[in-house]
Formats: sequence, structure tokens, C-alpha cells
Amino acid sequence: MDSLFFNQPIQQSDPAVADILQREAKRQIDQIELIASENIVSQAVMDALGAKITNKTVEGYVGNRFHGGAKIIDEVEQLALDRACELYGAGYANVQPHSGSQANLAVFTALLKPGDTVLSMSLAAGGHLSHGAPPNLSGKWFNVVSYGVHADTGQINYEEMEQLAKDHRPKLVIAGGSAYPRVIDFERMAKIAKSVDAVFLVDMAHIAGLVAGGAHPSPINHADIVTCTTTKTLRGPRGGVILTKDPAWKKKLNSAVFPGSQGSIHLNVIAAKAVCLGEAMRPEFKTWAHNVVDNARTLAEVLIDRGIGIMSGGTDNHLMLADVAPAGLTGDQAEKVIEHAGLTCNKNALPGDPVSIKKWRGVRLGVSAATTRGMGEAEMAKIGNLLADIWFSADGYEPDPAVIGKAQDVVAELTAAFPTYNL
Ligand code: DSN
Repeated sequence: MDSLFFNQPIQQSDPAVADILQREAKRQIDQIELIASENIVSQAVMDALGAKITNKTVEGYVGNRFHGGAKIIDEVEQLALDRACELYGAGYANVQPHSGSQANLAVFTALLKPGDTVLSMSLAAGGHLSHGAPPNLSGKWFNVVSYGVHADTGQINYEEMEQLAKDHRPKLVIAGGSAYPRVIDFERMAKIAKSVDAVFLVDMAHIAGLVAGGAHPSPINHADIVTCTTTKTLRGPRGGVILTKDPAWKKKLNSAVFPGSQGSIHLNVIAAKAVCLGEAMRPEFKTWAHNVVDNARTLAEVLIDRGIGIMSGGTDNHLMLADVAPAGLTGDQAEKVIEHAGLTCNKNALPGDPVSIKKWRGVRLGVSAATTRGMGEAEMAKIGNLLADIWFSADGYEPDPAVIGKAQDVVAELTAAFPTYNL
């Protein structure tokens, strides 16, 4: 062992990677993040992610491990489990899934055989890849039937969903997605699922933090199974969680995660999950979650005032879908032109958009990260106006340099006034 190498900090040991890490950290400080699935984790979450617990290999569950030396790490997984159950009022939790997709895969494999029917929201309407999209394993192995949203309101078409459930008798019904801005009627969907003897899964990946903070209705009393990520509004590490009200699901779901689809667990991530779940129990988190919803509503209102279309006419959560066609742009162009000013978001299909990504009309905007920096409704109004200024003055992928210059100044002022970590 070269002990000098082994003990060197990354700046000395691997300057190439250190430089990338430093530049990315600076980019995050200098830009305003509007990607709805992003957030900014606390120093405590980062400390856990970088902790030496990462060296430990372990499989199995608390008190029943394949590998030795697990007494201490059992404590951290138990803490994460207890906090997840307390936070969401669940009777069972599994904090091992490496991602939300892995959590969903475990639910699929626990309940279904290849070829079984699943009813979920289409990707084009705001669903998620892992709910049965054709290129995903869930779409390749299972018979997926999709419901969508009303073309005029942009809200879930519950009548269509009910009819599809009756016609296709799915074994699994899924609610939730990655680009749906409205409160979902979990109770109504649960009744529809029950009427055809299907299991009802709610994937609350995007809204998990809002639910934890009491800023969005919880699905836990309506769904048989709830999955989520700890990444997005929950402001934690990248990873998944499975929850149920009824602990009777434990054996099936635990086996589907390990040994069903995963091996050893990422203990640094489990520790960071415990930290973020603990943070979400604090009163400050509740305030933050409500601020997120207020900020999103304000941003949507400003954009509507400026002539940008907002699907469904607004938002009930942290995200919105903006139709940039009134500015003569595609979603891809809108995404690229604001990046010149230090604003980041992602293109998104709007309901009815063609398959070709370059032709999508929409962008998805989220306010979680900006709210974590401490920005409020006044800053959202500034950001909304910047977006509209840039979009209406751009010519395709070419932004107006004068508008970008002014926007850069405003972004610099805002990011200086609302800093993230100290470099
Ligand atoms: N599902 C993707 C998103 O919402 O951006 C990644 O989490």
C-alpha cells in the first residue's frame, strides 16, 4: 500500500477529477437550478455520503445479514426505517432500493409475472419510464395500458382510467410520475384499482418532500404500496424507498429488493437517507415545503402573465410544464437559450406532443433547489420575467445577447444573495 497516495486528499491524488468536482460545485453555486428533480442537499447529507461506512459490504436485512461485522451498520438502517415509517405514517419501509426505478422494479417483480397487465400514466402525460414505458424493462416485460390527461385541462382523465381498468383488468394500477403538476385524487384511483382487484401503487418520487412537509396530500392511506426517491423534494441522496401502511407486505417486498433485484447495499446512502428523513421531520422543513408550493405558484402566474402557456393553468406542487410555443420556440431551444444566462431546466413533452424530442413544445420547471437557497416569491417573479424575456427575444437556439447580458447580471445578483455551500 502506498500510504502517501492512500491518505492524500483528492486535489493531490487525482487533480483531474478534483478539478471537475470543483467546477461542477461552482456551476451549482453560480446558476439557478430549475430542473424539477433536483435539489440541494445539506452538509449533513453530504457528510454521510462521504463517510467511511461506504467501505462496509453487507447483504440482507437488519439482524439477519449474510456478512459479519454488521452490528453498527444495522443501527443506521434501523434508524432510516424508523424515521421513514414515522414521517409517512407507514407500517413498513424498505430503504435499500438504489433508485426510484429500482424500487418500482421490486414492486413489479413482487406482484407480477412477465406478461401481466399494468395500468399507468403515459410518459407523454407526465408518467415515468419505470411505469411501463416501451424502452424500459417494465414496458418490455409487462403488458402496459396507459391513461392520460384531458387535452383541454391537462388534468388526469379519471373516466378514461376507470374504463381502461374495467376493460383490461390490470393487476397493478400506478399513480404518480415525473411531470404532473396537479394534486392526484389518490382516493378515487384507489377505488378504481380496488374495483378490479388490482394493487394500487403510488410513486410519489417528485412530491415525497412536499408530503413529508404537509404541503401536499399523502397517498399512504389510499395506496397499497408507495414508492419514492429521497432525491427530489425530500432533499436527500440519490436512492429509493418503498412504504406500505400494512406491514403484511414486508416479506414479499423485502425479498423482491434483496435477493430479488439487488445485492449488497450502499450504506453511505442509507446513512444519508436517515439524515434527510430526520431533517424532513423538523418544523423548518414544513416551512420549506410550503414555500416551495407558494414559489411554484408564483412562477407559474408570472409566466402566464407574460404569455407563456402553463399546462393545466398552474401547479399544486413544486413543478410546472411550460408551453414555449407562444415564444416561437421548441422545448429544446427554450432549455438551451436560458442556459446562456445561468438558468437550467429540461425540455419536456406536453400532452399530445410528437415522439420526436426536438419537436416537443414544453419545458419542465421546478423550484425546489431555488427555494432551498432561500429564494421566495419576489425572486420567483424576477426569474419568471427573465425566462420570458429570454424566450421571447430568442431566435431558435440563438438568444439575444443584450437580453442575456442583463439576465446574467440578475442571476449573479440572486445567486450572490442566496448562496449555497461555501467553496
Ligand atoms: N425521473 C427523472 C426526472 O424526473 O427528472 C429523474 O429523476
